[in-house]
Amino acid sequence: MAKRALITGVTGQDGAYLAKLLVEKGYKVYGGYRRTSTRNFWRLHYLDVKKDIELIPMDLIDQTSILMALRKSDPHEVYNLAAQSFVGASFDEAISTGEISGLGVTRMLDSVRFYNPSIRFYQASTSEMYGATPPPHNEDSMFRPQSPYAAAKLYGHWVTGNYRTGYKMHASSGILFNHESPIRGVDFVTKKITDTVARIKMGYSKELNLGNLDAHRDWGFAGDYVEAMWLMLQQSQGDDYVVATGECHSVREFCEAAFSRVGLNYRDYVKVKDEFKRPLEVPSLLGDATKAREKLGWKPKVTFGELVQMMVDADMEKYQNPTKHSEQFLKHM
Ligand code: NAP
Ligand code: G4F
Repeated sequence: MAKRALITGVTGQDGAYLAKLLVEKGYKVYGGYRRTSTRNFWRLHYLDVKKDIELIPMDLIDQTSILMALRKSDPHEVYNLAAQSFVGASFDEAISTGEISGLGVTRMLDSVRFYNPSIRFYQASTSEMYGATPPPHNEDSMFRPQSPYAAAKLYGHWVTGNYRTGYKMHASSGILFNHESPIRGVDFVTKKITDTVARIKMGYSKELNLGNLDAHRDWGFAGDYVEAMWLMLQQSQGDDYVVATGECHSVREFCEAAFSRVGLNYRDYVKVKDEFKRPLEVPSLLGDATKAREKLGWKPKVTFGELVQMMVDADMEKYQNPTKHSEQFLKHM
């Protein structure tokens, strides 16, 4: 009999990649999504996986919807990927971020404990929890969150650990460092850069406005990182794992690589604007994924250079073939 998995946040970047991976592994996949005024399944279509999964409406603010989703899917594994995940927005919407990305985790854990405590549970924790702690970061590094998002995620991270030790649940947290892809949301700096590079190359934009160019991040490919999530739930016990490449680059370096992919010099187009700077910044994140490598046998496959090229090429293709992309969009409405 096929294993069943419930993924919350299936309409997001990681949700789509994880759905694809689990379908390929023979799982029956249920995807939790929240109703929006405009349908939001484009990532599932982009990876050609929507036809293979069953969608269930659920919202992390609504406990009953979580219980109904568990009853409908009766899963062996739950991957809690749903969150308000944009750090910048968490300064403007601190309370809803806490409700969804923090308390939402407890709603999930309590629902699982109530419905069937033997379900294996994955929590999407984040390197943002390290915040002001200087790199490198591993599972023992101190957490010093620098945003309402990071504080909410740290709450969810601790609660996951509490349910693991207190209630003996198979609950794991993946402390994932930044991971990107062609289906990354356009608010995030990598996608903002690659999308604008393509627009500039096509003549649709003249400049790229950014905030702090000196921030450093450990950027990997989302397709590699969802494999680590699955591996965590295949272990005999739940645990915490850092997932990262072990290499970090500045926003400036990302710009340089992205513009040079289309034969342009970033210095001619990038402008620094205060409106894109945050009230608090995380200057540098760099992960040490030794534990994931040794215990899970996980390591990243896509390099920084390959990631930048993949994202720029996908955005160029989108603007060079607008008919194909608008037809796809219309088909998915
Ligand atoms: P994403 O693209 O922003 O996706 C977030 C998902 O959560 C979307 O499907 C979104 O639905 C859903 N969601 C938001 N509020 C919800 C609510 N109240 N109820 C139910 N669903 C809700 O994020 P991602 O990059 O895939 O990241 C996946 C998870 O990993 C997140 O928890 C994020 O915080 C965490 N994480 C990400 C990274 C990274 O670098 N990508 C690193 C560390 C941790 P809509 O489509 O309707 O908005
Ligand atoms: O791409 P970002 O918005 O990602 P950030 O804040 O690192 O958060 C992402 O990674 C976390 C894991 O570490 C996840 F938990 C979280 O959900 C999300 O996926 O910003 C990266 C850096 C920041 O230092 C930011 O200040 O880029 C800097 N930056 C400079 N100019 C900008 C911009 N960020 C954005 N989004 N937009 C800018 O114009």
